[in-house]
Amino acid sequence: MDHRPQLSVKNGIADYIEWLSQYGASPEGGVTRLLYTKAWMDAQLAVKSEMSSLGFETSFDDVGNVYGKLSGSQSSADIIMTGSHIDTVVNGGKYDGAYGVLAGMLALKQLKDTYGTPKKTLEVVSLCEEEGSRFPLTYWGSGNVTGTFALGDAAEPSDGAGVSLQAAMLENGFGKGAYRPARRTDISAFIEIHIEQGLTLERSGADIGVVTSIAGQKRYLVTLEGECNHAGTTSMKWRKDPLVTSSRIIQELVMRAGRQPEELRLTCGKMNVEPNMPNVIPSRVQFSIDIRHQEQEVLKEFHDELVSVIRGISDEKGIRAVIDEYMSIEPVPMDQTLKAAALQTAAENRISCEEIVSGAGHDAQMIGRRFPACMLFVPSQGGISHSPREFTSAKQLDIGVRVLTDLLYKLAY
Ligand code: HGY
Ligand code: MN
Ligand code: MN
Repeated sequence: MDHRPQLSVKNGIADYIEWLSQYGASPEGGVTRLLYTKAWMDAQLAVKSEMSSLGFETSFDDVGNVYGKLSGSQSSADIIMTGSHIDTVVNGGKYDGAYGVLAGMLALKQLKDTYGTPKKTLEVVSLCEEEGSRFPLTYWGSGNVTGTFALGDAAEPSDGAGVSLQAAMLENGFGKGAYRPARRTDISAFIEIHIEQGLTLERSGADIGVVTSIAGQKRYLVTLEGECNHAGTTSMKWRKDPLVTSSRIIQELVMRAGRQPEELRLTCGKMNVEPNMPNVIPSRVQFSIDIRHQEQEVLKEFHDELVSVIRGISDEKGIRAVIDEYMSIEPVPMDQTLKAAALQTAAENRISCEEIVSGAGHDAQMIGRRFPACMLFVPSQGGISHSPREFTSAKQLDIGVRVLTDLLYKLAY
């Protein structure tokens, strides 16, 4: 008996979104699909089977990216690729990543049905991981496609339960040569469509955003070791309290981020306190720091400031601090020629469109470091994302599919 959720008949992008959101559905109406978990595998298998039913040649690569291919009549050395990521944050929205995969599938289906075989091969990819939700590593899918990562990089990163990325990958049948290597050298254009996850398009009323560049980001895990002690008998002046120290550090960093040109964005979204008891001064606190900015110089300088603030306040409090910068990607500009083609395609369709900078990271950022990349945005209601309240209307989703389809037609036919 197939235990997968019963699928509704899919006749449009909004239906497709509902269909895929059943995989990893959370009680709050969100979606949780973490890399190499059952919900993730079920979703990849469902996407692969749906791609086959649309008439594409389908395949896994050796890290679990899923491809749907429409072979072209000319050489297959320069592939026109579209797609996005299938993984999500915990209890995230049903559009982040999924929209780009499903819109790509619909676009290729429409092109195949209307124009038949393309000149250049068209591929839609469901990339295995982008968010960095389960393991302290992001862009595992696109990072393997571009050679930024190799299978050996999976050995170290482990999830909260101590399972390594490598063990989880092997457990799902990947990483052992059963599928072709993930590394690609034949991509001549990568087009990713995605929800904006911000307020710009909703505020301006434009239906489509064409991304000029994607913000750089750095992620850290900071560990503060203090002295565990009794809440009632330990005088305030003798304490080595890592939780109070971390709050001092976070406040100082947020204040300094606000002083940067063009607002550097700083988020501490994750915190673990040990032993996490109300009447015990904590022994150890771990917290994340995520910083974003459009200019690499600002990120580099703030990195130095961040390290000196953490060291200075920790030393003052007699706390040992370990700073692990586990992710860093520079701001990446999108390809100018593809950007111009995207703007023209929207204009030809009389669709309101504007150029926009992306504050969020995307697979197009990782792929754009090696191959020409282009990003299209559709509006997010209230600018909300990474939340069950993430929403984009069926009409706006459809407009995005139309522009993507026309752009892919120009590139491949
Ligand atoms: O965090 C980001 O910018 C993206 O959603 N992974
Ligand atoms: Mn995301
Ligand atoms: Mn995303």
